[in-house]
Amino acid sequence: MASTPRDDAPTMFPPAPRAARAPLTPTPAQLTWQRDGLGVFFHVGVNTFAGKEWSDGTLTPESFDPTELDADEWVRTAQELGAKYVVLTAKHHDGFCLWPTATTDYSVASSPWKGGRGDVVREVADACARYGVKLGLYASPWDRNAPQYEEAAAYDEFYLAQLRELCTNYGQLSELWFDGAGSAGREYDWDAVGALAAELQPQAMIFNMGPATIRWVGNEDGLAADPVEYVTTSTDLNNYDDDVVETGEAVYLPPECDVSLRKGWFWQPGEEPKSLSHLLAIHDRSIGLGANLLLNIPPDRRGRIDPADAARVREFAEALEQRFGSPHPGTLTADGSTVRIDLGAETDFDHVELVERLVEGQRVSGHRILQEDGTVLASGGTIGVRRIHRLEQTVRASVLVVELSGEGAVLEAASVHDATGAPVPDSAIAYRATTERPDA
Ligand code: FUL
Repeated sequence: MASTPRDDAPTMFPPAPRAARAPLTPTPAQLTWQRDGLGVFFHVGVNTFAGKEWSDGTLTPESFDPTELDADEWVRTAQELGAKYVVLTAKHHDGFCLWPTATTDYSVASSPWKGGRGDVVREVADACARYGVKLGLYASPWDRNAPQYEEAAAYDEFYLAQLRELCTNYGQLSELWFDGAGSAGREYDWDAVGALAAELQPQAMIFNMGPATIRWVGNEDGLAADPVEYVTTSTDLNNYDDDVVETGEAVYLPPECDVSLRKGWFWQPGEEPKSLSHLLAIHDRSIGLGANLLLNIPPDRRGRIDPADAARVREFAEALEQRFGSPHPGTLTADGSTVRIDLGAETDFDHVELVERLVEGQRVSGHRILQEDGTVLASGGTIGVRRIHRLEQTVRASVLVVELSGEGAVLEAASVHDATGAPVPDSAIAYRATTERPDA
């Protein structure tokens, strides 16, 4: 049985060293990923051509023929929005591979696209290199085409071979996206996947399953909620079942909020992009709460970004620029848990952005922002990698005060923004993504 040291324990048996009690800390790669903040998802595959969200592995590869595929346009769209990374569905649940894999014929190599000599993963990887955007790959563990799927050992070997190809041939990856949909109750060889990733792509974040380093926020609305805890012992498996992945011990596992620009993840005729005010609200409730945002912009049947989507994304980028493009940084002076923010001169602002020092772990559990006369402007729980408060009205001040709670809490940076005249976020988003399985 574990023993607990008595209060009067002799000094020759000192209590656990300080470090052992300190909160869990991020790895440098996790912190880089959190600071990157915004990513863009690309869902494309045989489903795109069938008007389906999920398919069962029987759609013919012949249907995959995006005759104007322009990966440069996809990645440029992401980059112009300010995304630092993209994630491409290299393989969705249907098992169709967007790269010419040696593991199965169910791939682009069997499609008419580029006479079977095309490689979507390569085109996106090359575009990422041209635009200075990081590349992540989604490879669904659930595979409805692989004949060996029902035999765990045979499928593990097949899946590992696919991951080895993806982790070897496309340069550095920033994220491996393991979608838990369809996998409730299924065990995969995550130790082998972890060893492969550690060997070939040690800096890549691992999404939500196995040796995860980042987690799913728990909904497909793109919304986090205060407090956004980076240390957790569990994460939700997927959008369709109630299963939870228990990590066994507390781990540093920051959340990513994934949401589609449209209703579905794959491009479907007749669907429309979300409104600008909705997208701004998603931004504020993901990025603005210290989570990452992965916004899906699905290429259409031509392999291009739908003009309506492209236009909406441009509006979104412009609105973010108007709101946050000219930050006015403050100079911080801390006195215990109270931090004075000197703006240098009387300044008009309607947003305050705070950044917590995270290298020693997430410490802030609560905070208040006040004017020098004690008027409270905003308050909340966690701060994390960034916390944006939209104020009820424009304030003019030269000094702000931030009160922090949480042992060892340190504010690293603070700035204010004047978004006068900029589009405003929707204050009450009614929309919720469906949690019905697309094949229900
Ligand atoms: C879900 C999948 O089932 C959807 O098709 C999509 O890929 C989304 C990101 O994750 O769980």
